[in-house]
Amino acid sequence: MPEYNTRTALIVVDVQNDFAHPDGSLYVSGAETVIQAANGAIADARAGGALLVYTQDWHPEHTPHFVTDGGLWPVHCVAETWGAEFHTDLVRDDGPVVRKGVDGADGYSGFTTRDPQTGEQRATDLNRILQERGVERVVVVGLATDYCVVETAVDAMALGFEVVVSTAATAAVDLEPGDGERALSRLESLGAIIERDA
Ligand code: VGL
Ligand code: ZN
Repeated sequence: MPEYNTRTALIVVDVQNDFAHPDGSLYVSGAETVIQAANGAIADARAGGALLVYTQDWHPEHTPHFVTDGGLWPVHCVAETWGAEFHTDLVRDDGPVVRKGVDGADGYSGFTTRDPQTGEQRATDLNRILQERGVERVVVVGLATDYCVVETAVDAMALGFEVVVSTAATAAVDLEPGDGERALSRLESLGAIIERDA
């Protein structure tokens, strides 16, 4: 179990109905277990005085992210719809929520978005929130290992945070078998601490 203290933030990535509920449009298999493990991490983080931050994938109805507009993914996490809401089993908190994909921006990381037309990268509020609280270390959990979790963790490392990923509290889309494992290996080679299931 990762240690939690006031210099640590727990980033709970995209535990939303479309990824986490079996009726969701991009349901990630194993999400129930992820929610339980994430709730355990949330309790530990609270006990240790760590900051909790939740991210949400938050798309407009039309975006080049969706297969209906030439992209890769089924329509998911459209702003203000059921699919974009947090799964009701996830323990919520009054900690900040960072939304990404707003205005049709693409990209997977909780730290940056990317204009699909110009490719221009823009920072979300996440880094500022962490800096304001003096955070030096982040634990990343949630969905999905091979997209939003890995990209959030890579950006966190590039920004100088120590990064821990707890595999019990993540699950992969695995469009190609092994994508999740490859994402974890990539993180490990970049210096992240990967806590494997006990
Ligand atoms: C995600 C695919 C598309 C994620 C978001 O949260 O990992 N994956 N949009
Ligand atoms: Zn998305």
